[in-house]
Amino acid sequence: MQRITLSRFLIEQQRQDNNLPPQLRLLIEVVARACKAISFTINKGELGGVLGSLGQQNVQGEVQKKLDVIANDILLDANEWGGNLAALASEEMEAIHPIPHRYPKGEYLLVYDPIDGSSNIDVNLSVGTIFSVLKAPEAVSGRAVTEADFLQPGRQQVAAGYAIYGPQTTLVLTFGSGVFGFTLDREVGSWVLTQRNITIPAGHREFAVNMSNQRHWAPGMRRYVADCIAGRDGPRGADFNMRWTGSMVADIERILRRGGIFLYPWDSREPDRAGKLRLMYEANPLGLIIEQAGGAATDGARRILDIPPDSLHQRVAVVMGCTAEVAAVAGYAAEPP
Ligand code: AHM
Ligand code: MG
Repeated sequence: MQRITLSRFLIEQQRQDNNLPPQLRLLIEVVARACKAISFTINKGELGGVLGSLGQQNVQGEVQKKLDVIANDILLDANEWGGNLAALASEEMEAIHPIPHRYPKGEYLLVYDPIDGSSNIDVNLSVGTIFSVLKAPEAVSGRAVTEADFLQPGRQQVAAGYAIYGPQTTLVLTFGSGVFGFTLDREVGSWVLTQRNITIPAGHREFAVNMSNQRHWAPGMRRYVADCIAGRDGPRGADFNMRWTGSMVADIERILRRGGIFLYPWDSREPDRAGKLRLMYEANPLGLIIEQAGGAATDGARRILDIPPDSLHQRVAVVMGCTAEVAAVAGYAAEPP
């Protein structure tokens, strides 16, 4: 089988459809290279002194792991000088990071979660990096970039992707026209195309949710999950399986390959219909990938990609995966308590 590297794939995309601008292609190359560096760092584990916590909190009020900060810096250092970005923003940084004046300013904005599923790091389970690319408004060529420039609905993403550091290191990418999967060949050090046009298989009865939160969910969500658990004798008339990895990106990877649904529902502890997850660097990029793979992504009612963000670190309820199952959840949510 002919091996197509990420570089070749990107150049061919640029030539074929002429819809991949060179600066965006270079930006994706840089992000993918940074993910490679993160993968090698994670693999060292205890030997590299990268496990454990730093004893400080991030903007979300969560204790930062050493790897949260290391991965954040790897992505920052790799992207700052390349001339492809006007600014970047991350789960681990409270404010946006405009490109310093000493470097040329590019056309794009990058938003990322450097390590998703951080609680898995120290117990040797899958974690990942999630990223979203937006076009910077043209006006920023003559002024400083602000947080408001980032607050674009997810449907305006020009690219989205994630890397998973698991039994294999994989990269999944979309430019809004299909979803493509790559696997890291560690000996050669390159990403190799291993799947074109990934499509979510239909009909797989499997849900991913943190069941320990159910007392905080809306009544419709509790009923949906109760009916899944009731199995073939319940109203759904089918047995459902459950999986929860503690890393959204790994759960989404499973759904892309095997089908099913991922839920991080509205929670009464969070105001404004929000759950735990972040709109701009978790729900939006993974929502675009899921939609491009033939699935659906909502907050239980609204399409994720249509939600106008009001702040960089905004939280949102998440229901995404196989279209039929996302529609089933919407039916329950609409029921009166
Ligand atoms: P993180 O980005 O700080 O790691 O948090 C996001 C993660 C998701 O990957 C995952 O689905 C969820 O938090 C797990 O939460 P829980 O602690 O409820 O299992
Ligand atoms: Mg995360």
